[in-house]
Amino acid sequence: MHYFPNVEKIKYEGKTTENLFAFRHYNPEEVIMGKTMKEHLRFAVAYWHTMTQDGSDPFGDPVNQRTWFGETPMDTARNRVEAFFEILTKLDVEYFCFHDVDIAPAGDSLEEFFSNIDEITDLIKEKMDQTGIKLLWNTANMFSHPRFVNGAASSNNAEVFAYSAAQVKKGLDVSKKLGGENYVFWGGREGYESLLNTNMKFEQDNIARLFKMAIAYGEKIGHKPQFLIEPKPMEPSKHQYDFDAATAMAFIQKHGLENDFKLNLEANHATLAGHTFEHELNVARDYDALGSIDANQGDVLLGWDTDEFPTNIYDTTLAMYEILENGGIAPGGINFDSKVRRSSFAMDDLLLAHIAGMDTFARGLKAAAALKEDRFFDDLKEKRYASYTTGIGAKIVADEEDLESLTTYALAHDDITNESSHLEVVKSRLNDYLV
Ligand code: XLS
Ligand code: NI
Ligand code: NI
Repeated sequence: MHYFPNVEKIKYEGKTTENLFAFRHYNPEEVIMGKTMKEHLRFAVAYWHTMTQDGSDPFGDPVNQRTWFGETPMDTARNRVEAFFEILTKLDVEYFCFHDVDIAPAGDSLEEFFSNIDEITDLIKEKMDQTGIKLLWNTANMFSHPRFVNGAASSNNAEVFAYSAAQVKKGLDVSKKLGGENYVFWGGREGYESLLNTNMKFEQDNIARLFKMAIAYGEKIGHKPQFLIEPKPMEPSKHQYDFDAATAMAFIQKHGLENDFKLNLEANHATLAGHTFEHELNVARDYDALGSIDANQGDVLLGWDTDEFPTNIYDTTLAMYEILENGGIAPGGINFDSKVRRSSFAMDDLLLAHIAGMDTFARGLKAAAALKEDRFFDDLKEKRYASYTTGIGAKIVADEEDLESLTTYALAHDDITNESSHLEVVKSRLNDYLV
């Protein structure tokens, strides 16, 4: 434990504390609606943003000050494991997530990459056994390397499909080794640059083929993580097939994958798709497919995936409300797919940013629980749809009516009145729960 020598394990100290390295709202053992905050929130730290992201942007060089660089890429990879588990332990976070390329250097061949992964995951496993920290999910990065220029499973090049399959197999072997609870597919390059040269159906059928191979292999090795698709509309591809929750559900159902696949929904991907995060969660919930979430937020003034740490309590409240309505998020969790801003380049910012995100979700949880206990939305919606509880409405939802019977009814009742929604009052009262 030497990467953050001046920081102790972060504790809950309440709103009035002056200590930056303390939770002001996240109190892991506090019970809310019958479960501890820790059980509700199931936080996870993302390896890529925390350990490998260097602060560079299209206009600027790396800026992050990090003390884990060693003499060789493998030394650095080993140091990162040490530092990562120090971060998890100090933050009191129980879960983590990674891509294969985050944890181990690619080396000069696929064989070397796999053997690097074996060595590093041995180390990770040791740390997991010592600390009790668990793997929420892992995934294969099938979008960064030039070989994926035209996609992975959706590539026009069958060699790339085969290579991707090998990465997924390794990912599942690692998932079994580390007891991964979920396994994620995010199709960064699974889409197209131009429809002019693209066979959409062929490409999507191939993605489904790879997913079915993954299900079959999981069954074969006796390890069945919850498979998750992470929708995102664009970036890096111009158009990505898993555009949003509804599109991903259509794909899942078309290919008969609903018994093995759910969704991993990310806040910033929702806004990129032109939706609120709660919309995406609500869609998934309606399909019983809300698997896990990638917590972050976009910038309303920027149109891309900025992956900022979530600090907006309005959004976390509505997200936590969906999670409560879902009966919880397990076996998924709340993974901080979030990165520190370029100007937050110090090592300590890695801890401070997570504390900010955890506190914001804790506040969201408390507000959402209060909204639920007060039946704030329940009463509102009950009243709004009351016309379906008696009379003709009750008969419609009991499927007792048809076009002819309703025509007879409408002819006799064509003097219709509607009630105002008073939506401004609703929004103003909702504010009472946020502060
Ligand atoms: C990128 C995605 C990615 C996935 C995992 O936008 O959010 O980080 O979560 O591949
Ligand atoms: Ni993500
Ligand atoms: Ni993202």
